[in-house]
Amino acid sequence: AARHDAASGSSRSAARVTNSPQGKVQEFETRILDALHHRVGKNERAAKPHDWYNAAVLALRDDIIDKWFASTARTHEAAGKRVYYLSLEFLIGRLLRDALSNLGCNRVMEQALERHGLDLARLEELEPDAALGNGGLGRLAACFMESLASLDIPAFGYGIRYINGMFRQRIDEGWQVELPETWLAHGNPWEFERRESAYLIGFGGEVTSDQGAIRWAPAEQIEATAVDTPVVGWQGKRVNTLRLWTANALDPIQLAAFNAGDHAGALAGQVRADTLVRVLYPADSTAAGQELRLRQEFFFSSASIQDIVRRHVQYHGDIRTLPDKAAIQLNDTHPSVAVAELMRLLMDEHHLTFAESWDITRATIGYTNHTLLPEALESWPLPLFERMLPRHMQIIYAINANVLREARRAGLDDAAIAAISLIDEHGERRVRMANLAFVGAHSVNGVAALHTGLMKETVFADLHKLYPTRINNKTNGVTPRRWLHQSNPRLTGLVREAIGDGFIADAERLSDLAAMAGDAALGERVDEVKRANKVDLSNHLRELTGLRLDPDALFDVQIKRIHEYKRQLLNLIETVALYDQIRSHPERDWVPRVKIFGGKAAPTYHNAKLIIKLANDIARRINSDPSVGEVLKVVFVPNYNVSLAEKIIPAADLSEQISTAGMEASGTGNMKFAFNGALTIGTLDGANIEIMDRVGRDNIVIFGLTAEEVAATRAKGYNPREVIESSHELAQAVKCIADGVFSPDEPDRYRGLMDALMQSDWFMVAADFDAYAAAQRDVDARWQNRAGWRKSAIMNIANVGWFSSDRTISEYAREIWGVK
Ligand code: T68
Repeated sequence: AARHDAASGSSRSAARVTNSPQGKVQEFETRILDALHHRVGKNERAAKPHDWYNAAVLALRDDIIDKWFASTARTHEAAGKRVYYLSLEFLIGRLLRDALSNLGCNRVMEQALERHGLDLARLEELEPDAALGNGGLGRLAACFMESLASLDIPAFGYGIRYINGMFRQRIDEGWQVELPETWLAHGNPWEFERRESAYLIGFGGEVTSDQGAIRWAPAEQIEATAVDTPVVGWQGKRVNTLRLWTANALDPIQLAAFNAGDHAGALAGQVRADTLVRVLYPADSTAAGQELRLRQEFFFSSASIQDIVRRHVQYHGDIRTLPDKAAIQLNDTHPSVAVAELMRLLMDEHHLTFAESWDITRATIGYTNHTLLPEALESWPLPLFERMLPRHMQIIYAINANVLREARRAGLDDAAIAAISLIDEHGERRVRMANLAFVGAHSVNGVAALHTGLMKETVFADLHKLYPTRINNKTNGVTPRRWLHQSNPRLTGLVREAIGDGFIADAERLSDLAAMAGDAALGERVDEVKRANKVDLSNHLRELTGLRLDPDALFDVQIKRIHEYKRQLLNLIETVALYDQIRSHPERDWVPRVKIFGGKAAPTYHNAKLIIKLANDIARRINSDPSVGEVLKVVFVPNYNVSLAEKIIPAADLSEQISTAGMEASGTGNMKFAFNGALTIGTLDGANIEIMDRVGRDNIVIFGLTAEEVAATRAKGYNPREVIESSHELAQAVKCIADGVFSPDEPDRYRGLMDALMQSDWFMVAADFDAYAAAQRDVDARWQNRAGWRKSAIMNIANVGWFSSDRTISEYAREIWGVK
């Protein structure tokens, strides 16, 4: 039967659905050609690879759209509760392989394309990496979206459709250079603009009150329009929506001005709207602080809340039942203003009282915290906030009065009350977004057990006293579909042979492997898989960097944002120390290592950029030194992103998770590596602790100060100079770097960086150095025991199923959202 294609109006009558494998291939081929001809507008002769990529996506998309409609219809029928995940970042990466694999169409697509001499893997590489996020927080949102769909939970993700996502990193003579990433340059076949779902977003202006009726008359209004991307769950069970907002001026061109010759002025409104959605702020660990950032936050929060409220009223009539039908989760404080926006709609538009509105708001909203770093906690200067959002400022004052009264009644002292207040009164008055999110939510969660404990003891200590049951833990997870099944087909095949394929939908079934961990034959096959992945990665890195790598060496990987707390510097200094040792003792039986680094630095983060330069300087020197030969190589992989992670992680032997204890809220890369059979070398920080608890102390390499010891060491007065001088290896390495051994063209390049290490060393690099170096030699010893290493690798794979985001989402669903 002909099916109508809602997206383009073309019909698929040409494609008869048959169930034989060859029939399916035939059907796909027909659909691809149909899409190529009628939607891309090319014939086979004229088509470029990019046209074929588009045609393949469009052909597959038809299936997805049908399932999308069916999912929406089911949700309406059930009239159940929906989840709304508000996040300023969704680091989704490429979608073609994800969709193909979750729909089980990989093989069919491959064969259909083969008939035209095309290689699916090549076409997949043409898809731009959708990098609408900085790092862990944005990638977590993407994993959550996939798990929500796979678990058949009706959900919307809400965010911003940035025209330029995360910048592209180029390495010029070792230095990071930022270039705009134009991911939409060739169009985006995955998205659908919904002109009918548009909302007015106001800024500035005045609030007036007329016999109790409050009226906000914004000085400026911008239209938010929805752009939807389908999110396909495992086996196509459900297709949910990622709804990203784009901005338009109400009056895109002011004709009178244009005709009068003021061409720029006539377009100024549209420019102002475009500016809102132009770029993702590229800082992953500091609050941005610019007015534009607050505008972005309000723009997307307001559009999302208006959309949620409209949908609720349309389907359920009474706004007072919102908490029964909607669970809104705030991904960090970036959407905190949603608390005030929901209150505004309930009071000013739906005419509920403050008390009713406050109950509804808190029952609906949950808040997830991702960091304790003080510089990342958002707060806005009160005058700015008041000027941009005068009505919201009034509401925040009203909320604050309410909360502080409660605090008084509970007997909290002045210091506690000052800490709880939504307004920071120290110096310039500021609105505290974390406090707003905390009081406006019924649930406040951390992302790993240690982090949640520290939330209670530090930043939220006083709020926790007032609301002692609100803070809870939801340890992060990652989707096993993208991070094992799709990115590591070799290992997936092997595991499937060993225990069947139930682990793809239920990662905890990986535990069936534990009983076979000692099986020598299995160990050898795991090793062969790893080696094949390393060969692939070596080839790829050779294309990228020109460097030849030995796939029999130990691949030691640290890929993540560059930040002092993540301590790439610890790894680099140890690399220098190892280099020294190898040259001093060439006769020893050194384990050949490839040290792989990758990551972006925030453009204004001076030390992070210097660390990238140092990695490149060290790499250049070591890689060209014949005296270390194949024993040590160092690579800095440019432009680290999701797609590169998918290639690197399956090829890693060792996963570096070496943050200063207490500083990495959770980490999620740590989980991805373990799923792929890498051993972790790490501190007792974030989710590393929980990984250790599950894989066992023998199958992970732990070193360094605990979070408590870090705090105690700082408290009693830490003297890094003493520590450095007492460690010969460390002192040598620091001196080499400081004296310009790796920067002969500018001998003082790293003098300041090394002086800071000597003088303050906030991140405790020196304090942990000896323990780290010893742990690395322990890694060498373990590596030399091949059977032992393989067994540990299997024990990692077998025991990390719990870190599936399916488990995390099930906990959110049950304990926070109240959805099935
Ligand atoms: C990360 N946070 C945590 N922040 O650092 C990481 N910040 O430990 C955790 O695993 C992950 O969140 C998921 O919970 C971030 O990635 C940001 O990207 C960010 C962005 C803007 C402003 C502040």
